[in-house]
Amino acid sequence: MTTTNQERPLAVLVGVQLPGVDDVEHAADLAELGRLVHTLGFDVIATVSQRRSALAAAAVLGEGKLKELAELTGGTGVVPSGAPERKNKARARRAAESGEDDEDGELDGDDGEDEEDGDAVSGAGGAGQAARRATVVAVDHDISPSQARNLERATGAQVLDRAGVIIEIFHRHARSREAKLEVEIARLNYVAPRLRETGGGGDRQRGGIGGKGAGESALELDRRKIRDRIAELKQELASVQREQSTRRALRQGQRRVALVGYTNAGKSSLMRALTGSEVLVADKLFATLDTTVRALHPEVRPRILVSDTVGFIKKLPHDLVASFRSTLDEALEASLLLYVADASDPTFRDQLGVTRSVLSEIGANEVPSRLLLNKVDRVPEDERDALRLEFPEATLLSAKTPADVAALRESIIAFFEGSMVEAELFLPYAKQSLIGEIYENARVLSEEYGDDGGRLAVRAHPAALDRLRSLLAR
Ligand SMILES: Nc1nc2c(ncn2[C@@H]2O[C@H](COP(=O)(O)OP(=O)(O)OP(=O)(O)O)[C@@H](O)[C@H]2O)c(=O)[nH]1
Ligand SMILES: [Mg+2]
Repeated sequence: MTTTNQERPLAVLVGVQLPGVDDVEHAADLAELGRLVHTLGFDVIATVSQRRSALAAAAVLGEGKLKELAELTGGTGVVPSGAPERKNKARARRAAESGEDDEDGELDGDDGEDEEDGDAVSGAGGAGQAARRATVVAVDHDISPSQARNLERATGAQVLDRAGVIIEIFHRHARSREAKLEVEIARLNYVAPRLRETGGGGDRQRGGIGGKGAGESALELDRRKIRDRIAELKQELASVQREQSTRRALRQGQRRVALVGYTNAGKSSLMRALTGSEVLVADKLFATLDTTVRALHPEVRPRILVSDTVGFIKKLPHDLVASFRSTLDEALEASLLLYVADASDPTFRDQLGVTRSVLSEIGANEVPSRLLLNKVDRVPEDERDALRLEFPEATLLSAKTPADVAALRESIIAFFEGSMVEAELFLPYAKQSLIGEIYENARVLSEEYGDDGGRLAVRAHPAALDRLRSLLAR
């Protein structure tokens, strides 16, 4: 699906292949960054990659590569020396010097590797785009504010690192009040330390350009404003979350299953197929940022709720993990987690590893789970056999194959059936209004009415029974 048109701005990807990262992983990381950048609305015209023992301290790439990069963006290709940042000159100079040292020390290595990587600048745009310059440089690492600033000065383009790209996508895709607040907090946390060197604070410091002291305090002022704003947003978030937990309490004891997994694995597609709902499905990374909850369809009694959740990605900025915790918490209240993986993606094992580690970080490794290897319609038959051997406990399926979805639905029902117990509930006539609640949360096997009320034989989940009993006892 190429939506290339002349309007879309162009971007170049930058990646350093560090020791211990093999070619396949490096290429996959860059391809993923490319999809992220594409999701942000850019067309990627080239990738500049280099093997190094570490990121160059000054501007990520070595001198030669920096020049290659600058040709694609129309910059000078050199980090202007002797013109350190507005403030803290000594520090900036130290950073630049150590950067030069670093590069001197590696120059030989770079030369050799540049040759080896002779084709590492790969154009993807074709002749038609040769004349257009990239306006964004996306770096596949977390870089320091001063590295970003130096890269900006050498390329003349806007520079984003991986965390910045992901935060920007989250920012655009957030829909619910809760997601918007969470993303805004993460974004401000990301921006605050970058105010000094990226010039992000430049506009705000118009008044402070005169004396250094004034500039410094203007910066401090900006930072304090950001801190205050974060505190305000956190308060607002807490109140939104209180409302949500009330709503959640109402769902307590209900039978719930959550779809979790790497971004683009097909969670929303399965959600749609299982619930007949119209949740957003898109070939975009992080299409879904809000947890949606819908009932399994056709309905079963008591009903089973399915939650769709935000996807994971490698090197997810830590702030976003923290901020999406509550969004995920909702899913974690599920009795069953369905791990969805895109089996047609050669890197899905890594993706599964990321999913597992994020979920265990937030304490979800205790919840019973099933592994779903999705998109097998794109996997050749012999590879499917290999997958069955490698993941004997997994279900191979395609969200696009109705029979697969029906089988998944049956296995979900069977899972909950196994955890239901039979019990008797006494419903006094004075509490008749609770009958709807009982039918909603339990399967009523028989009803027998006497003088004082009804005796209902039911089958339900133990947590649902507890809840019904406490309602009846009130
Ligand atoms: N061929 C094929 N494509 C699928 C299948 N399941 C999902 N897709 C496609 O994969 C892309 C991503 O699907 P989504 O359901 O949006 O993925 P997601 O896991 O919700 O992604 P995020 O919300 O970004 O985390 C869409 O283009 C879907 O049409 C499948 O079983 N087979
Ligand atoms: Mg989705």
